[in-house]
Amino acid sequence: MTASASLVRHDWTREEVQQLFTLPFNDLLFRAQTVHRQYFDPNQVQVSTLCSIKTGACPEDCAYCPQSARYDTGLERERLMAVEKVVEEAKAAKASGATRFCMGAAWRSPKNKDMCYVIDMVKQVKELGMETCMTLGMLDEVQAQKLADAGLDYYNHNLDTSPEFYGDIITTRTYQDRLETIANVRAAGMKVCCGGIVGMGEEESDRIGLLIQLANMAEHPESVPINMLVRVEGTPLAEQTDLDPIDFIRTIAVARILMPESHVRLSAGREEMSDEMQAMAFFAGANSIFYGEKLLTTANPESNKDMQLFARLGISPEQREIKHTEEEQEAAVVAQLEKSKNDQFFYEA
Ligand code: SAM
Ligand code: DTB
Ligand code: SF4
Repeated sequence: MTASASLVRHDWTREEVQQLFTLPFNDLLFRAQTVHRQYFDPNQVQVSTLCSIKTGACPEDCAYCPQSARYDTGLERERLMAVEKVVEEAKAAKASGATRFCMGAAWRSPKNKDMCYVIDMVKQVKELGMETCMTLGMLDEVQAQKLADAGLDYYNHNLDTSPEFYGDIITTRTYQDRLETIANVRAAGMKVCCGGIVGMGEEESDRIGLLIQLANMAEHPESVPINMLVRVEGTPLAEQTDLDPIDFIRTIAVARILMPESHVRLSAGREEMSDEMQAMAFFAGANSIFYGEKLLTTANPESNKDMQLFARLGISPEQREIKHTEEEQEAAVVAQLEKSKNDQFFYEA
């Protein structure tokens, strides 16, 4: 077993994760950054662009969501977007530097009549040379297999919070339903994108509960979005109190330590974050963002603002994943470890 492989565990206890949360902030960040450097180039961030392919009128009751038909958020509902329009959006995202295109639909689950359209979207976006991701709600085994066969790289389905707090936020589908969709995505051979939301009024114990669920999966999700709640008028969570940014950064750092090989995405909520807070999130181990002026229905920072931030921080967008041979992977891990050692020497000197 290599030194780096031994850090990837699936048996985290609540006590261990609690201890990470109570570490002095500097100790926690140092540990997260040290782990981060063993697996990733600390100056590269993966860039995805979101596209809402079907907007609003969702039958579910997720208390945070502007797209639920149950809340009056003033959102204009839109039918499933035409395939050509989706491809146009993907081309624009690629031209502005995104390597992954994430298509989201406000559905409880896709209807069988919609499957041929979304499959077509996957195929055509892939032809542009982009990675594809979809988030369409719950999937059964057959639907997951159809998407995998079409070449879909990632499927996003979040656990959102701990099993204990979940019932305060969503009543129209269960935690178990979510776990089953994630299992279907895995079994079909797709990569899993699964994370949650911070700032919904949950306790620290709920953040711990969410991260333990993710980190103790048999395989860690390849992508772990950590969203900061976007408070949308008309939703039950519109008046939530401000989240302490330090608590948010702690959650990112703990996610990084628990899931060293995963991309941790600094996801929704960046519009309300200062550059300094985002810089700290990157230092804590976040290495992916949504890029482009809109998330699904709410605002995201302007692209040029993000590029300026990347330039100020010396961050470059991560290039598309290329399949390497085992020897190349081994050499890359050794080089990264060497670099970490040299960096540590530099800091200690
Ligand atoms: N309908 C599908 C589903 O729920 O799986 C896909 C789209 S849904 C918008 C995807 C995720 O976006 C949710 O699971 C939630 O984590 C996140 N999300 C939605 N509204 C949000 C908000 N106001 N603030 C932060 N995250 C939000
Ligand atoms: C995820 O975890 N966050 C994204 C993506 N996966 C689909 C969505 C954020 C949505 C924020 C509210 C909105 O724009 O509607
Ligand atoms: Fe519907 Fe997804 Fe929003 Fe829940 S999060 S209301 S399932 S679009």
